[in-house]
Amino acid sequence: MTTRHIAVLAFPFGTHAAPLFTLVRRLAAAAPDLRFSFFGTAKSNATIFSKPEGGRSFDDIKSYNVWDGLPEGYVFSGNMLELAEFFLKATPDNFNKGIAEAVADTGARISCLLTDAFLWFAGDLAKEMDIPWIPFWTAGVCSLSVHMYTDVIRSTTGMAENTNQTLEFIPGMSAIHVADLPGGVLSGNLESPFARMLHSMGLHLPRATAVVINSFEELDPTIINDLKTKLQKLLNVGPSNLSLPPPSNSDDSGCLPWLDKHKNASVAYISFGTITTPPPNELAALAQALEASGVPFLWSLKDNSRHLLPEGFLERTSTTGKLVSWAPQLQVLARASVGVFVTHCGWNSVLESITGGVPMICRPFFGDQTLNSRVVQDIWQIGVRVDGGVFTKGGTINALDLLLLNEKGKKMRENIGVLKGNAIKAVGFNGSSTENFKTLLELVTI
Ligand code: U2F
Repeated sequence: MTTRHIAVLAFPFGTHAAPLFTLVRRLAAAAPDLRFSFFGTAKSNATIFSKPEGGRSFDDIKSYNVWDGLPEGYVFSGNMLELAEFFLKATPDNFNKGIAEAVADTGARISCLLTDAFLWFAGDLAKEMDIPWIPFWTAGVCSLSVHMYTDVIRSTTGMAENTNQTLEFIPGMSAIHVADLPGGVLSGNLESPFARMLHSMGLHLPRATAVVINSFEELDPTIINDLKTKLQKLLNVGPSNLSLPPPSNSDDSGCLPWLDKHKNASVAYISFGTITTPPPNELAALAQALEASGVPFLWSLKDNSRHLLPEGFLERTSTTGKLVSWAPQLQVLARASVGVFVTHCGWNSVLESITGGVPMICRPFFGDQTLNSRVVQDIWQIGVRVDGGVFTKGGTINALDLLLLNEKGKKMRENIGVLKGNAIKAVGFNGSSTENFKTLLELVTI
């Protein structure tokens, strides 16, 4: 039998490559005969492949570094988008080179392209190679729907940025406002490389053999059923953190024992993902709210932002709070003492909050985050957006009170409990995500 050699093309920024790698690890575990070549930049691959899985190396998954597109002597300006745009300019040539190297290395032709959905040009590569293209969308279905309907949104709204207009003309999206849309759909620079990439992606996804998504069918049935009519296959295979937890998430800072000293549902966990830090005035307002409310908190804040906290804040809150530069978030959100998650609403954080059963205070920044926060607040009713969209001392204290002390917070906890139950069922025996994963496995092994 010829070896099934799957080329995996990652988008090496934010939390994109990690969930794709998780999907590959699941496939590799389910079908040991498959061989995977995983393409990312040196920096991204170093992070992804640095965590051994219980001492097991990834023999059947080999990493290949592709060029990051940065010009000679480039100095990072602090703008992540700039890095992504240089990278996009280097595609697809950098991936083509990597694929040629992997084929020469292994002597096995590529039998399938499994890629981040952003990398829509993989549809053309797959066509040339006459093999399946399976894109993986790392966010939720609501944002996927927005990118599939971008032309419809542009023509129906006449490009008018009437921020309160809702998207009732798209199935399942009537609660979404124009103001929730990611930049580059109606507002901002529609011709930026990023905006053009997302637009092209929406146009090309219907060509894919199947689109895979880290979500579960019971979460957004109307949107999913609609997208199923537009795509050849839409396979919700998540939440992946329930099927296969990340390789290693050590608790060097002792977050978990610290949390276990607190009462049930009493602690605020705060994190804004891997890319974002709120502006200094908002960090200060959030800190003031934590201090004034006396709510115990665990805050994951990058070291280079610590100096932005109010003077003396850490000393004054040393008995109620804990500040770390990285927390084992998945385990943190599963701890009984965590009562609220103050989050930017990155998709992985939202899913981890659902599977941990923790309601959210949302402060979205860019991309899909505002859409996610709208769904969290108005559709699933498992959280609130901060008043006025930005952290103020008063608005944050009110939100903490609402979620930790108020009946409405209790109701949100119940609502999220129902979603958590559905998520567990989805990845269980005969569950929807389990069945979709089996379909995916068939598609990559034929
Ligand atoms: C981009 O997302 P981000 O990386 O900003 O945020 P998330 O999707 O929420 O993922 C953050 C991950 O990092 C982990 C956490 C999540 O799995 O558990 N983490 C942690 O373990 N410890 C910490 O102290 C802090 C974080 C983008 F910005 C979003 O808009 C997209 O939705 C997302 C997916 O496409 O990618």
